[in-house]
Amino acid sequence: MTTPGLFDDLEDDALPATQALASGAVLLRGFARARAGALLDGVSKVLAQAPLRHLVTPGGFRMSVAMSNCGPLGWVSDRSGYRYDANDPDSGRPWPAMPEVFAELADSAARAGGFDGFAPDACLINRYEPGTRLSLHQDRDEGHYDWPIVSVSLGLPAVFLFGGGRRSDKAQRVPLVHGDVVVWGGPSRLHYHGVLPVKDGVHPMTGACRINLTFRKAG
Ligand code: MD3
Ligand code: FE
Repeated sequence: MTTPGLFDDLEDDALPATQALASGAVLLRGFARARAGALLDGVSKVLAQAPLRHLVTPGGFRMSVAMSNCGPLGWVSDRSGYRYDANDPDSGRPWPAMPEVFAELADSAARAGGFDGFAPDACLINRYEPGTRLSLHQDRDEGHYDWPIVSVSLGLPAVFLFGGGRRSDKAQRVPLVHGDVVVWGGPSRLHYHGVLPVKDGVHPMTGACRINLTFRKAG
């Protein structure tokens, strides 16, 4: 038998449940796992009303990530720029309501990350099929940065790139798996970030894709 220690509750090869990635950025491993089924049911209901689509960047490139939104505001991109809009430009209707399980998870994760009272008004749904990537960028369209962004990873794993305040800052690689939640607040809120191409695979709950939810206070 080995000496009892601080990490007796973990398997030998286990990673810590909570890990600070940077000032204000906290990875909550498996935080959403128990609610993954309910979250994915919510995703299906939202997507039935506001189907996934490949947005076009202001520069004219089709994004490889497929996106939709729920909540009072949704993030959209077209030739005229990036913005938050109350309506789905494809249907002209308001974005679907944010499922209650989404709002509860975002609030409880933000609290666990040190932010009490998070009431997001936008949830961006990103779908990555194998080969899909998201190049290094900042999230700056929300207009104010006092609240964190809470991200939830479901389905296939991905390697997340987490850089610094400048595009040229060296990025750390953070593997994210099904059920992981990250709270990005404080100084990390404006850091550059991206996602490496998702590897081939099949997940029992999502099939051949990764779904990422990002909760934001945009209005
Ligand atoms: C770090 N999505 O939708 S979530 C995005 O996995 C986006 O789909 C990625 O970047 C995805 O804009 C990453 C993690 C994330 C989201 C926002 C951040 C990390 C962040 C904002 C600041 C710093
Ligand atoms: Fe982002």
